[in-house]
Amino acid sequence: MDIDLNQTLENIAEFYYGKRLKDCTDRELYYILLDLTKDLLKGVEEIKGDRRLYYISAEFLIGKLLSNNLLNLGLYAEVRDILKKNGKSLAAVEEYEPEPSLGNGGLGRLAACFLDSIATLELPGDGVGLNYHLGLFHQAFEDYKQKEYPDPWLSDNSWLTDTGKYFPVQFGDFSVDAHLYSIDVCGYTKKKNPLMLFDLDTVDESIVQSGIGFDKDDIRKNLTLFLYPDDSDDAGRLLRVYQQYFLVSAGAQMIIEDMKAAGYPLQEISRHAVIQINDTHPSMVIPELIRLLMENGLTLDEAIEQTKQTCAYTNHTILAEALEKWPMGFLEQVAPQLLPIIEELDKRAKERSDNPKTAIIDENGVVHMANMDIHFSKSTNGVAKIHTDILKDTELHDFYELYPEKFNNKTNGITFRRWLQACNPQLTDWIISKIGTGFLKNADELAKLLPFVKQPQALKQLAAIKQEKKEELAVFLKNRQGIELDTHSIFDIQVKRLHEYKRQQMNLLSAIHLYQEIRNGYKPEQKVTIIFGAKAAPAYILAKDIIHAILVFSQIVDSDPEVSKYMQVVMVENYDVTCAEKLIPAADISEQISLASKEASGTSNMKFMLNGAVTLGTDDGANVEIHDLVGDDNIFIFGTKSEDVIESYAKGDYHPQAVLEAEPEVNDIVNFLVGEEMMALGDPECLHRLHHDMTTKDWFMALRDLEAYMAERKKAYAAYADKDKWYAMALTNIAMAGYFSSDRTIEQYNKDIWKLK
Ligand code: 26Q
Repeated sequence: MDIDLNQTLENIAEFYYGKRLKDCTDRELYYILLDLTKDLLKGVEEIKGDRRLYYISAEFLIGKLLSNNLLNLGLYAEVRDILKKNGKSLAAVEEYEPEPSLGNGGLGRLAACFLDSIATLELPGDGVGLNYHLGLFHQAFEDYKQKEYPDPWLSDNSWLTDTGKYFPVQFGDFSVDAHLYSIDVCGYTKKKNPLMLFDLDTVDESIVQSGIGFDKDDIRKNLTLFLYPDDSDDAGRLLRVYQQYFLVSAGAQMIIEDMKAAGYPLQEISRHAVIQINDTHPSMVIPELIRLLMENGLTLDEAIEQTKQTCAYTNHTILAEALEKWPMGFLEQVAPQLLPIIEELDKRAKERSDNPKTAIIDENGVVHMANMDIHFSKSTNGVAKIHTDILKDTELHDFYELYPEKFNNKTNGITFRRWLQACNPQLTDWIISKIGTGFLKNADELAKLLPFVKQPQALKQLAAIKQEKKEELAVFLKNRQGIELDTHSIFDIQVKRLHEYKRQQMNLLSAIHLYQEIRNGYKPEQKVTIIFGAKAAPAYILAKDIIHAILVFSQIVDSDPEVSKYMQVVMVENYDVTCAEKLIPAADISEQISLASKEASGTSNMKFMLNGAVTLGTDDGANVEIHDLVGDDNIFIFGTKSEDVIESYAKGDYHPQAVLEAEPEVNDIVNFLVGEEMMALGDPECLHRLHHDMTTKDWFMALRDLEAYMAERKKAYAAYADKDKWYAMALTNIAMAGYFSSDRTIEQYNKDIWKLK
């Protein structure tokens, strides 16, 4: 940059606050930096081309943007040093940036990582989403339970830019105007793409009642008020359909406007636009685009064909209950103009195959969004190798037989700018000192670290960095939650949305077992800190029961001086992207313990690996690929294999009672949930409900894998004792993590599906 940054910052400080930089508060400094960065972003070159991607998604979990923007603008170090000279710290300033939590978890964060990589690879592409006023709820713990509060992030001064554009959206009996905002996404090579977010001017934040309740009836007031939590709650499902139609109608109109502005005939839209549909949430873009193309003069056949060649669909889940389906009645109310088109698509799908499993509209008049996507888009992809194989072999097998050429895999990735450079500058600098900066552009070069696995000196340096990150985490959690951590213990971390299939309950049972062993006189060689971070969907009762059990158990451990010498259980409040950036670099062990076949990919597994944690996990999702890359000696794998899980479900032959009868130890562990200690502190109703579920249903087979899990976990703890060996494992993981750069993922999407340049 050829500007005098120091002077510019002083000028902004003088202009807004009449102060010198050194006299500004951290909050003032945040707004000064926001102003400067937004201004610099304005001058960054836009990525252009004659074919454009539209990544349409109900969620973009972008997290805080200041550090990342400074990093990609190449100004991070300079700004940090200027602040330092003025007695300030960039980290402290960042605390004042609200986190835009516009996503639930993996799917939303993936979309954000993808935008970073798309811009970095200089591919022309927009993110297309919704500007929720309140992101995913703020989680607080009260009486050992999760309570939900609104999470506002918007203020007069944010990263949003008003484009001044509006698009009319027609609902059944009224219409609204979608107002388009944008956020600049700057890639690492200093070129930018926009994230386009639609909002509604009439939304009224004052209708939020206690907690996160609100009046669900007045669409004009509530349409973009809240991000929907990932749950199966029926209440408000209709509003979600309104949100989805609002997104896709405004999005499709924007795309058509772009095409017209560039002078491309809509008969050839598929040559100039590609729409990647992020799970089924934006699937209505298919009938909507067909409708709009016909309004613009295409015949039905042309509109269907062009749409099919323009759209591509990504599946993120194998859980059948999570596949979206909407009663025709909902669609009739929200977007009656789509019904004739969906019926036409259904008719054509039924002509293609009379198999009821591939129908768009089923015999009960329910519309299956994923089915529409597969029939009427050019590509269907899963997000990790095993996930795509399961889609082809079982879940979507009938579709695979119809359209084998449409199915492909795109293993997820993460942006190394955020998940290495920004969150772990110490490790980044260390890697640069060993292998130079090439890996920043070409992540595969991390493999050059492999020879250092045999250098004790290098391993000691790596250990020192891990220690520093543990100490940083300890300070962060002390400030945020008043928790004290022993930074010389093993940091064994599971952070992700709370879901039974992810099996936080199995982690808890294993921790209970360790507690029981210590109470019975076992003295572990090494203290362990077991850390959880997870939000439960507000309507997901069992998930909330699991949080309750973890919080109660954590207190039991804390109040037992004999046990707490050897272990601590911590549940981090309000786990979000900001928290992840602190937790992941400090981890020794990465818990990835989903029931095999259930986690489509996982992406925290990749973030942990890149930061030198060793995976303790099942052969599920991208863990399988991590396992292949690092080999048996650098990962801890246990548990029932996915084929066996799938077979068990097919036969219905898993019964937790059988495990309890065969393994008395498991009985003792699970009964602790309703034992005296837990009952003394906890809510008996919650604990009994959890105990009852685990002993009678245990749908995700936690008891079945518990013994294997505990044995493998002990192996991991024992391995930690040999520090050279441990850090050789950690370094091998870092060295092999290059494959999981989202730059690689995006290159594959581009080569196989988008074909942008
Ligand atoms: C659906 C209906 C009503 C309300 C909410 C939802 C809803 C919202 C969000 C359903 C699902 C989601 C999010 C799903 C998700 O995050 N899936 C994860 O995607 C990651 C990226 O591909 C994978 O790594 C994870 O394995 C997968 O669980």
